[in-house]
Amino acid sequence: MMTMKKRVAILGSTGSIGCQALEIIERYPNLFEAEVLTANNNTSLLIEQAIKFNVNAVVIADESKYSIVSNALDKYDIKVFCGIESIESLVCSDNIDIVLTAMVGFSGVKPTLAAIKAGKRVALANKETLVAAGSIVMNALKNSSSHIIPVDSEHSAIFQCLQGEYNLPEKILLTASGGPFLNWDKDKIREASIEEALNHPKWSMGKKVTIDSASMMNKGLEMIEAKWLFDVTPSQIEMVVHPQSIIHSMVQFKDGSITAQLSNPDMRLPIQYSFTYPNRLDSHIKKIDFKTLMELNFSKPDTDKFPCIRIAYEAIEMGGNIPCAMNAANECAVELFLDNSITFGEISKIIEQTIKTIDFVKEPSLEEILLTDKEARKIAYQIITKK
Ligand code: MN3
Repeated sequence: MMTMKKRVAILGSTGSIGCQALEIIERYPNLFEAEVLTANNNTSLLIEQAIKFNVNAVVIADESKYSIVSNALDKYDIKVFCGIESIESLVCSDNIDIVLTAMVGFSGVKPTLAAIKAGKRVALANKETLVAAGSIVMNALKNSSSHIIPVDSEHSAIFQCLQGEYNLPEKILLTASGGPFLNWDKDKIREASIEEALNHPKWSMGKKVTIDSASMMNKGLEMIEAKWLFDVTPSQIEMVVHPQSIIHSMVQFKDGSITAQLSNPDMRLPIQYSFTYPNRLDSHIKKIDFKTLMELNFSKPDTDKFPCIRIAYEAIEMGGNIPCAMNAANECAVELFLDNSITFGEISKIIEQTIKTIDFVKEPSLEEILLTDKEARKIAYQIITKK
């Protein structure tokens, strides 16, 4: 068992994943310690968490909010920093063992790369990093003692299915709950309201990933995430709609055997596993009772109703900087939808048009990825204003 306390940096501590990670640290104070917390702009919760967990340092990414946090933590022995660069340098410090990347979106790329270069365990909850910069991240891993433990429930499931396995997977069966619009018709989905899109039937998550789940772009992002994490081709990844979210994904081998990971849907399980791996600890989540489990259903995703799935397969097929552009356009489109500036149906249209417009780069460097992200956002906003 683990003897030394593992010191954790939680990037995005005020979000849904970050808060649940702190619950785990609170439950196992002899095993884990919150060392660094970072937040984008939620100052009040960051301050509260910093004091409660008596952390070493916090970072508020929004520099205009630095004084609010530093004043509030003035009488405590807690260092306060601001800006993205501070996150990058803090994750590299010697007193960090695990870096949980639970921030939203493309902002995860640089801190994740910094943590990899510093040889940390990366508990990866930020899928956008692999979507935008997959080849760069995987190359950085090859030259480092760092390792990634996936936190996304599907990827944690696949990772768990592959433990102790000597054979390569023939196919990955990536499960999808189908989101709130699974049984809606196409025209109704296009006009869906913000409230309807945020009403996820199975998972309680942050706004960005909840909207991605409604459009099923989340599954597209996860397909690309799986491609990089498990070194498979997109054609080896099959999406399976499974509304109960009990099976969190499966792996098929060439003899036809399929292994699966099951549990009640609760993100605290994959978060905890990413901390304790290769060990398992009591998780206090409700365990499955097969005597009362009613039924498990499966179906094929409808790419006509959910064009984002098709767009994601096309983007990874094109490769280069296109998945990065797709991700950037999606982040913009989700923001605009949540801002009431576009309809739900326009999300996929903006993404598709952005991909068509962006200059193609076959083997992008990190600089070219950063540039593509900027450029794609510009294009996406131009599409809206021209409308
Ligand atoms: Mn997921």
